[in-house]
Amino acid sequence: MSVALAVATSAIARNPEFQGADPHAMMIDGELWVFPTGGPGGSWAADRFGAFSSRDLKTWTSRGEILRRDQIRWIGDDGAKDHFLWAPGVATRNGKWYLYYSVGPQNPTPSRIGVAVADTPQGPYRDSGRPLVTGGWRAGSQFEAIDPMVFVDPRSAKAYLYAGGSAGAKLRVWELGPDMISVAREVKIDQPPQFTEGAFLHERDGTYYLSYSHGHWNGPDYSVHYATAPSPVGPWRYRGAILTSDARHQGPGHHSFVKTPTGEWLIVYHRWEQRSAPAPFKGERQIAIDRVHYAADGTIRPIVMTDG
Ligand code: FUB
Repeated sequence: MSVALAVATSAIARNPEFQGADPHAMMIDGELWVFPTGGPGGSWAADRFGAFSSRDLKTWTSRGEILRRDQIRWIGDDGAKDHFLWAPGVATRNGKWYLYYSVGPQNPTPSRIGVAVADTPQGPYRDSGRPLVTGGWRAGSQFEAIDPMVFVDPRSAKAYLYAGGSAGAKLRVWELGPDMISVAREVKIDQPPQFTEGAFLHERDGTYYLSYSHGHWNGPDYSVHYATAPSPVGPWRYRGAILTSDARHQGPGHHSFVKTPTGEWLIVYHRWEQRSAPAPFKGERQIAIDRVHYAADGTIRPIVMTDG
C-alpha cells in the first residue's frame, strides 16, 4: 500500500490522538504532521513547540522540540514574568518553513505574534528577532494578537496572516511580504459572525472557507462555525456551526482542515478530556481527527466526533 493510500483509507483512528491543543495540520511527503500547543507544562503553560507525524493516524512519531521560549530573545522585553507559547500556525514557501505563534499572557502585557524560520518542517526554527504583530485589549488596542494562521492563496500566490480573538473577538488579516516575516499591508475585512478565536482558512474548488471557534473556551457553547467567500478576504457568507459538543465530547474548538493525497478532507481539532455537565470542562485538551464531508453545493455537513 502506498504511503498516500495509507493515510486516506485508515479508519480515523485512535481518537483522541494525543494531548495538546490548537493543532495545525499539514500533509508533508505523504505523512500527516500536527503542530500543537503543548509541552511539559500542558497546553496552558507551554514553553515550547513540538511536532508529530503519522502515516496511519494511529502511531505518531515525535519530531522533537522545534522551538523553545528561551530561543526567542524579545520575549521578556515587556517586563512580564511569565510568557506562554500558544497556537502555532505553519506555512511553507520557496523551500523554507515558517512557524507563526502567539506569545501570551494577553493581560496585562501586550499579546504578540512571532515568526521563526527553518529549512525543514521539524526545524530547527530560528526566530526572526522581533514580533510580527502586537495587540493588547487591556492596553486599549481593541485587538488581541493571538492564534496566527497563514494561508498562501494558490490563485494569487499572496500570503495572508489571519489573527485575533478572545477579548474583543476581533479578526484581522494582513498580506505578508515576500519574505514571509514582515507585514506588507493590512486588509480590511468584514467581521465574520459568531467569531471568537482560532481562525483557519482553506480553499476547495474555488470557494474559500473561513472557520473559527465560537463561544467561551470553557463553556457549553464552544464550537466551530464557518463562513464562505469568493476570495481569501471575504465577503463572508455565514454558514453556521459544524462541530459542536455532543453527548460524549465537549468543547471542540481550535482546529485545522487538511486534504489527504487522495482528496479526502480531515478536520484536526482539540476537545476536552473529561466530560462535566455542562461546564467548566475538566482535564486537559486533547487532539482528535475526523472526516469532513461536503454537500453538493459546497457546504460542510455537521461533523461527527468519533472515538478510537
Ligand atoms: O491554547 C491557548 C488558547 O486557547 C488559544 O489561543 C485559543 O485558540 C484557545 O484554544
